[in-house]
Amino acid sequence: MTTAALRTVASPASAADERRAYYDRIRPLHLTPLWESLHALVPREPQTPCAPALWRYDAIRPLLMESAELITADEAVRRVLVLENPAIPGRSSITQSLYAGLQLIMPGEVAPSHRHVQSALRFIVDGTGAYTTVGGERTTMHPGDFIITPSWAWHDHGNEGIEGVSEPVVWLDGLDIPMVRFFDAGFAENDDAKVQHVARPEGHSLARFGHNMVPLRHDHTSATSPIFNYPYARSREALAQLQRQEAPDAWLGHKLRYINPLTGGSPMPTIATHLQLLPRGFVGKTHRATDGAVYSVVEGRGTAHIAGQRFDFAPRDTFVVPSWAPLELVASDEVVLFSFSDRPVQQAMGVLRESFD
Ligand code: GTQ
Repeated sequence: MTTAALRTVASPASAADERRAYYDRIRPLHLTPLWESLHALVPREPQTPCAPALWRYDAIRPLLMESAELITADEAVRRVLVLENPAIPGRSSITQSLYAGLQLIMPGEVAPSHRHVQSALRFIVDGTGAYTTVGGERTTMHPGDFIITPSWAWHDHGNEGIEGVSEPVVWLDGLDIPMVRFFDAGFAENDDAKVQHVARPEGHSLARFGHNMVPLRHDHTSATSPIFNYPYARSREALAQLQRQEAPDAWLGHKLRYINPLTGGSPMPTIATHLQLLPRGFVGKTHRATDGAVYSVVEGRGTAHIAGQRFDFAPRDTFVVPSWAPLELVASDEVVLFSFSDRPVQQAMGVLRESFD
């Protein structure tokens, strides 16, 4: 009898034993049978290990302030509490592709100049009077400002206060750390100087690129927007006018995406950013997308229903909506939300999917 004929008469139990024995024999050669994992490798739809979650700022702020007693910004280099997705602890990730953290800088402190391949966004959550210097230009932080540190740009942060105000400043850091780790493409270095030499006046980038006009001759070639501070006052005004002039989208309310004025694409090559207004009493329809997103609540109270779980949010809270999780947004007050995701990368790969029920 041939081996094939023998197998057809073998009992299911012995067939399983035979397979296991075979897997044991191929393992030392670093081989593994695809047919055992195909369903997980190529799922019918996204099967994220990430959970929806919300971080209440009221609970975190005292702990952040306590961290300032433990370590200086200088010693820490970056004094940040990382927001870890509760379902994937130990990976410093809020989604599979994104990192988020709350960074604190006290009056008089400096977070020393360094640069790295990872791109960063700063969304200012609490306090005024800190600054960041990016590639020789300084910008003052105000709550709601969306600030970018492009890949490989020198950056230092400080808090010198402004107009007599001297207070702790906290911002939400959003970085593509997990993506860069995935590609094993990370480089970093410290600057010789703790604080960068400021080479251009404050507001220079915004004057050149931030008024729906760009200089005829410029040498900006980077994949990141030439604007590195998108001030809240302006974005908020756009939403206020839209709210007066048109009905909200049934799913998103009034939602605008930030753009790179040179391309119309996202301001950062790896991260898309949005600002969204939900009118008071808004009850959004359910939608989902393959780009898991991180939300920072700027104004108002409301509720996010994420994959069947209810999260009541208040200003300065952060919440995460995992990939393909159904999301429904409800506004008790007039609500403003900032959000970011890995959308540009999924678009470049041609894999972004969205559904609006
Ligand atoms: O400000 O440069 O939250 O390098 C994580 C890594 C912030 C920063 C983070 C960083 C920074």
